[in-house]
Amino acid sequence: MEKFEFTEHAHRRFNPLTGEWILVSPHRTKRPWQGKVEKIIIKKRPEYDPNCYLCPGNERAGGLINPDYKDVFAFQNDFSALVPDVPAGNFKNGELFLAESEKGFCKVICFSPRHDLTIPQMEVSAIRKVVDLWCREYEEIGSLEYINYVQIFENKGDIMGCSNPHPHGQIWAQSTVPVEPSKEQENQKKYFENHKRSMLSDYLGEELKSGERVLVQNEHFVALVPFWAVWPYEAMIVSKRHIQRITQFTEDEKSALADIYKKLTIMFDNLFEVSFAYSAGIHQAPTDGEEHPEWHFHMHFYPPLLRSATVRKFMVGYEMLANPQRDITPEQSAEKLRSLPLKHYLN
Ligand code: H2U
Ligand code: ZN
Repeated sequence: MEKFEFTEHAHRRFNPLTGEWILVSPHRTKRPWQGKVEKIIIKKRPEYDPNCYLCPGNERAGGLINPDYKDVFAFQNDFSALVPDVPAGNFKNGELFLAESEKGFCKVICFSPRHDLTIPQMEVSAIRKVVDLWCREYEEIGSLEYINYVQIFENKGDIMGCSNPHPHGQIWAQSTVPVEPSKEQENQKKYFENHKRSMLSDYLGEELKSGERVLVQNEHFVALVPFWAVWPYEAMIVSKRHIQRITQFTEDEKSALADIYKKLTIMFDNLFEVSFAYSAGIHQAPTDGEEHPEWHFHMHFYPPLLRSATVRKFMVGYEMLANPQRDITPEQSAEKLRSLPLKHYLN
């Protein structure tokens, strides 16, 4: 029997943040591909679109008018999935039928007044204003008595269900800690109790030693393809310092976060020379008044594109019924991304 190799043989990998496993099948990359590979025709967007509900001075659904904002702008989502004025209540019928009311708050954040830009095309100083806005919102929304968790995220590209190409993100905040951060919290807590160090400090130490999955780093952050990546070009930005929440970063660290966010998304755009779609979001400590020393600030990027500007990965079949699976290894993805220039292909 030959020796087990990551690049040749089917294997399972463990995600210590979620406690879940994924299947890697590198031998399958040799199978023939008969799907189409199309190059996308890029329509150049105007700097201002009179029909965009996020552009300055335009009307939104419900009739409110956006101010003539010059950098970033946050507003309460006109179709909030979570609202503050929900009566307390729960429903319980034996063990099998449980429900409870949930209070919350949703906001939309415009990253720039320019309709035609995206994060990788913005100046680092302009992205820094997005980081500052995230800090203010985390602080302000998190201090509300009924809010215990603030999820900051960005949904980019129509294949991710994003309704508008104007650069923007969202914040959904609520009373309970939702499922994904709650899994990560539990596992980080166990690790921290056992080792007195954060899980991601130890993980990052090992990743920096090997360098195999590291994409780019600056003084304060590392962007890498996690060992347990599920999406073909999944990535994670991790702070070098073990801190719990965005508001603890120094001025330098906030600028470094803006810098690495730009660098990673440039790599993404350069991969298939297309505005690379993804769902990205920050995982950090809940705002429940506890200290949460186990938490280590990080940002996940889940991009669906697999082979070209149009061929995406679907999480269906085995993945819906068993567990996620990938063909190319995270190391191969990292190598591909890392080899791309840090200059945007359109500039
Ligand atoms: P996407 O990031 O998935 O495109 O969502 C945009 C959000 O903008 C969506 O949550 C909100 C939608 O509810 N929205 C407004 O708040 N006002 C509008 O006028 C249109 C869309
Ligand atoms: Zn996370």
